[in-house]
Amino acid sequence: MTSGAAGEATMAAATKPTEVDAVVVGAGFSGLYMSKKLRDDLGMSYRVFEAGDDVGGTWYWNRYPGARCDSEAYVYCFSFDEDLLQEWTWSGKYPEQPEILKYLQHVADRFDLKSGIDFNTRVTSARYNEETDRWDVGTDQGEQVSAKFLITGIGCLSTGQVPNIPGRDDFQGDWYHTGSWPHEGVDFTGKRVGVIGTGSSGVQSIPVIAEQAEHLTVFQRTPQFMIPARHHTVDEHYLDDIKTRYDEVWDTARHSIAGYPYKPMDRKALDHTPEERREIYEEAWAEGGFRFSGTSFSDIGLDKRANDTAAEFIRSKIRETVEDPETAEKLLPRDHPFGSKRTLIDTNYFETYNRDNVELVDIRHAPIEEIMPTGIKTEDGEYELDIIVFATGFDAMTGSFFRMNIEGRGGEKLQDTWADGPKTYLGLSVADYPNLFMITGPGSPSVLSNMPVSIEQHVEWISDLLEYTREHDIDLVEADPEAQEAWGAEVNDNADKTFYPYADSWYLGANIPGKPRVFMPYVGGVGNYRKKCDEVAAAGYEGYKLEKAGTPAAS
Ligand code: NA7
Repeated sequence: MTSGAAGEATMAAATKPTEVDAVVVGAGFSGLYMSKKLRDDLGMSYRVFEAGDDVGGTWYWNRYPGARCDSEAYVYCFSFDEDLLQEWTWSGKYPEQPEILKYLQHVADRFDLKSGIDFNTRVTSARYNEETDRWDVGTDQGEQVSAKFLITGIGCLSTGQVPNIPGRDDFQGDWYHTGSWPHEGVDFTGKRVGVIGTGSSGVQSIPVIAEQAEHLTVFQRTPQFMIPARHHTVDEHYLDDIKTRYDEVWDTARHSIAGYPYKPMDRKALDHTPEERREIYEEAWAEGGFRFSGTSFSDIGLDKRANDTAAEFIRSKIRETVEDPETAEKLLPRDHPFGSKRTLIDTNYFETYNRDNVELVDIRHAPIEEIMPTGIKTEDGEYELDIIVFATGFDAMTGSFFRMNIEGRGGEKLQDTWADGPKTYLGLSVADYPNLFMITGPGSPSVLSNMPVSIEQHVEWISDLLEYTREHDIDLVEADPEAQEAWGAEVNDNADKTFYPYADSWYLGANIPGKPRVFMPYVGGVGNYRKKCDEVAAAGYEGYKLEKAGTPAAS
């Protein structure tokens, strides 16, 4: 951030109230909709703090080449306003980062939300004050704001992870992390580039970088399962048709497993002959994207033998695509079930390894030893590089909470409360942290779902609860420890029925050295989750202690 920007932030802040009903952190999908609700439906005073100099959240920061959403565009947006839905037209099947950013800027302008946001301002502390029963929120601009409610819309993947490889800081070339990419872009022309990491960010950026760079070396720790995106320009008639049946589309998405309007196929892989299976997989492969799992077989995620058939089909596609058998062999995912790490959606990823200027280095078997001033040294070779791209992911789901230094009752730090992994009630609240609400927090479907669908559900549920507190003269909303414990068990039980625990993934915190291995999102489906949240609300917010400030618990 420039000092100019900091100055602007401070000046804007000076005219705003320091005592408000709610502080919202973040101005991505979550913060935008939450602030609209607070202003338009609840008539509450609020401040929104956003570290970037514009709206967009994830889509503000992740500007790496090829950055694109894996959800189909027509459902990767807000559904709360019919006119907004009808007037916006997406250009392709999957929206690219600049287009999503443009959409969110449009939303902010259309509903006049920007004036309520303090940009270039990061929340650096949030302490629950037991004397005032309010949150004392501090920012990196030196401001202190007191709020009754603290609502986080900080995303699940916003604290980048740059591994502390020996020699990293002595590298003489340039290095970048995909999650905080320079706004002016990076020119790879004539450069020897190394990309570390083959998750979504690596897999999207590698084919684009390969086209520009003189030479590209990909350092791969875990080979991944991928489905081709089949990105194409969406035919106008298709989108026009969707627009006539948006009610049905959203209704299906909201009650589905993952927040998409796809009707699951009720057929089992193991009930079919290998030839029939192959034909069905081919059809699903031709369609591409996340539909592959939904439209092929219903037992892939539940029965290992069924899962093996999908895994072997995908491996056969990799072998067919990659010309050099040795490279193809290195790219075959074998150490985890299909779908147990985030399924990746690619465009020309495996084809990229047929280029003369691209080399794959397997760092699972010959790990990186150090970053030299001139490149990367692994156990069995040295690679001279001008640029290193860290596509090494994020301290997912909890990292951004810890960065805010949140303290609950008794001055307890959230880091300590969550030392053995995040504990939440419904992924929305934490016992001993009254009036704190987390939009898509750990313990909710969040990253296992189409995010806008989950975000809207959370924002609307929180808004209803705030309205309820007003109607019932309630000041404090706090998760009951027993309800929280029960919800934690529910989250774990659901995860244990799946293959997720069988892979080292960021869902489990396995990508961060020392992070407790706990499966963080709720895997029971957005439809079931919504039902549970609605039941909690209908029962007078069961599982919460609701109190008038300074009085004993009312229910
Ligand atoms: P991911 O999915 O966490 O991928 C990170 C990649 O970086 C993955 O291939 C990791 O290998 C690799 N990695 C991480 N740390 C290291 C170290 N220390 N050394 C070598 N390789 C490493 O992050 P993305 O940004 O690609 O995607 C994040 C999410 O954004 C994505 O899932 C979507 O939801 C959108 P590993 O697999 O851990 O062996």
